Amino acid sequence: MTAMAAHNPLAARLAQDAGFGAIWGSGFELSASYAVPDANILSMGTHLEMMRAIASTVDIPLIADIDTGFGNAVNVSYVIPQYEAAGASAIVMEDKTFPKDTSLRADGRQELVRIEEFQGKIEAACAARRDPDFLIIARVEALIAGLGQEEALKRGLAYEQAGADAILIHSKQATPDQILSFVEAWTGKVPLVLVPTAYPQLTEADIAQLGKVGVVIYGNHAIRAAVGAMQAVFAQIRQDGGIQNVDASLPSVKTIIGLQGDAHMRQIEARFLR
Ligand code: SPV
Ligand code: MG
Repeated sequence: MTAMAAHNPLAARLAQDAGFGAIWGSGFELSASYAVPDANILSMGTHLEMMRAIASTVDIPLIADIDTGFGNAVNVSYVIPQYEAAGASAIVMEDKTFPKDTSLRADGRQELVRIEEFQGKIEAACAARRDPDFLIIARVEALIAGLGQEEALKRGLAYEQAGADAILIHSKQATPDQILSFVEAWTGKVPLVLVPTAYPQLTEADIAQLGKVGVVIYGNHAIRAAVGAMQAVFAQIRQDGGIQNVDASLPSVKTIIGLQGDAHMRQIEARFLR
């Protein structure tokens, strides 16, 4: 399954329309959309409400990025039911200290919690879910923190033992080698989750051949596409002194009204407005 990042319900709707199997409720994207760093600057409430809005807009599953779980195992116990109630189908929780720093930042602050502590957080997450099909995905940041493959494998297996339904293994190496050797060495029974932002040359077909990967997350392509498109259009309007040249190249207002759910409102109008 492939999951596309979304920072708002409209992006999620576009991802669903494009055929992605799930939505990634990305902390990086939401932080970027508020123009703040992805470093626990936004509150959990801000993220949670966006997850609720996304889940109520699309039919495909939502994988919520809860960063480090907003605290320790006690916090996690209270966080999980809220994400479940908001309509998420899964969460990803990473083994960094709170407050986290974003993984792909050059020279970022990447400090991990002890394995036993994170096992406790995973156990707390599993115990707190109401629906047994709600997935708890544990994210290993050992490669991001520069601790090497042995530590990454040790953590992945320990997190599986604690009850994680899948292991997200993240890497910021610009080639797939590091991830490929991790996947090859992985002896766990639960599936792996990859986020190939840093090594985009690894295609879905390549990943399918590895056989151990259940989900591929495209972590930030919605916000990057939006930023690129806005920068180009804004620059063109300033250059032209008006909107005369960009207008025809943009999605029409009618298209946007359609994406707002106009057909549904017309049904309501026809049925109930008298
Ligand atoms: C996110 O999209 O918020 C992620 C993936 O956690 S990454 O930004 O690559 O860490
Ligand atoms: Mg994140």
